[in-house]
Amino acid sequence: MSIQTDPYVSRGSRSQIIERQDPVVYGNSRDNGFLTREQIRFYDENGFLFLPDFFSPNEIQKLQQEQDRLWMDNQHHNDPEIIRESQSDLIRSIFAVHRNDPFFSTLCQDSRLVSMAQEILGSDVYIHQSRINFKSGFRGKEFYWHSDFETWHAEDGMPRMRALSISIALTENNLFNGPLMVMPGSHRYFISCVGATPKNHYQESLRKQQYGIPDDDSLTFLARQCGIEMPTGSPGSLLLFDCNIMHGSSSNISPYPRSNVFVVYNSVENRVEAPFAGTEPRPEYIATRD
Ligand code: 6CS
Ligand code: FE
Repeated sequence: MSIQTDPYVSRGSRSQIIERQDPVVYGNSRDNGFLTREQIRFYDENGFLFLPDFFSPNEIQKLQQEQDRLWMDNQHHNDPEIIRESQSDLIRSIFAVHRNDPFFSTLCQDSRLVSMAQEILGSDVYIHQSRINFKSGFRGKEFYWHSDFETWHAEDGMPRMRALSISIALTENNLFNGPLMVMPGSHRYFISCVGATPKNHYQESLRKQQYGIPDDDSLTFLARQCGIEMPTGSPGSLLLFDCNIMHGSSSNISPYPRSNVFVVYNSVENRVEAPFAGTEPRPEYIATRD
């Protein structure tokens, strides 16, 4: 870490709303022509971009088969990459699919996805994290409101806001099955969260997050300022979202399962350092350091 002071201090004793110090779209040096100017402008302003029906019906069928295979194969595995629900043994997330699974590794490196990430981040990119989130019917639990960057900065040492996620819908994401909610424009505010990070926090947080979540007043402010939207759609849709957008999702009490692949692309100019919370770095399957 340099002697420069950290503009995004968090996990202390007080909540604070800080203006974003970094660009959202990093120039057009990498204009590969995958996104239109209008799409990039929308992303810049709102912090996300929804691309319905991005994959073809054949690709979608293959994606769903591979998802079922991973789910079945891992039912009884105890690898650390397999995160289970806090109230049942159901699989909640499988991390590092870009490293551990040949099919999903190819998907994460799909040149269309990589090109879009490069266009927005204005440089080469690498995969900081990947996972599939399975939100089972009836029993899949919520992901409370958070900014991914807040966690990646505090717990992984990601220096600046120069990363994005691409979420690929493997099932329909509808109004009933706990779809992602985003606050459009919230990526322009950094919310400092209260509370020192416990040791090995990830062992709890990936099941149910309790540190690195904003307080009620900050969330009320953001919702007033930005509103809330739910980009729902068919399997094969894509959602690109900025690392600092405020997002979350409710529990799924519907009978319809919901699952999405998430791939996090980070700029090669923004590689992780020592975690800013002063904690031990999280394992490689959650945050790439190699
Ligand atoms: O801790 C993390 O890195 C993960 N947790 C959440 C709730 N979202 C982003 C990220 O995958
Ligand atoms: Fe998240």
